[in-house]
Amino acid sequence: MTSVFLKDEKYYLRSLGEDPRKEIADLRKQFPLLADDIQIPEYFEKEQFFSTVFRISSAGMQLWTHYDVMDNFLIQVTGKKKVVLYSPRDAPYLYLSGTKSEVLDVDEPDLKKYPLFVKARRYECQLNAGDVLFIPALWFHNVTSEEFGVGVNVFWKHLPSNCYDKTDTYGNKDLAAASRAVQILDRALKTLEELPEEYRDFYGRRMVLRIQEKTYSTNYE
Ligand SMILES: O=C(O)CCC(=O)C(=O)O
Repeated sequence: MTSVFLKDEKYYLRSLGEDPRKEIADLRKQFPLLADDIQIPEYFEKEQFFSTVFRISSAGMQLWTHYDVMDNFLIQVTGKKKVVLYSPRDAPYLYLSGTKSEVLDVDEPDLKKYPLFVKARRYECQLNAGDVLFIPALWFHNVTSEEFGVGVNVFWKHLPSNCYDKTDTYGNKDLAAASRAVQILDRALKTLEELPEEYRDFYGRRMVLRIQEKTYSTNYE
């Protein structure tokens, strides 16, 4: 058989709903003939189910470091994958842009550009066929396929349904209250711009302290 791919070309399939803006990926709907081949571990209630995403990747394919807002089982069906994980508490060292890290090469990062990255503690594992990795919500993950592989991941809502953004079909939009809080913070920052620099600095620092006092959990170093 002749390959339709060029020598160094990489490919990746991430299944979506019929209308990705409205529908979630669900193997039972989009791939009914394959759905029974996957046994989803009985770990959450049926009502908490969110999506089952089919993923096919070529050797060498690397998916950027990102977080999702739901708990997730990453099930490796065939092939091998390397997964590098970072705790949510290491977010300050990951140079985030939305839900993704700007540091693309996590093995040989550009430390001139991303000096704080060295502080992020790396956890690494390899997934072989038949392995299932639990990726908790907000844990950053970077996935490299070491050979051609097929996988499925299962997202479920571990929080009450109304916490999630209703327009989220991927499982990666920030929680509704988090997005609202960020909008309010942006407005507060705009308001601080009305102050002379010295005052802006003073009130900015006081606000940071207040945020720390009110939001950091006690065991969060
Ligand atoms: O296995 C992959 O290709 C990506 C997995 C992933 O990003 C996820 O499970 O959220």
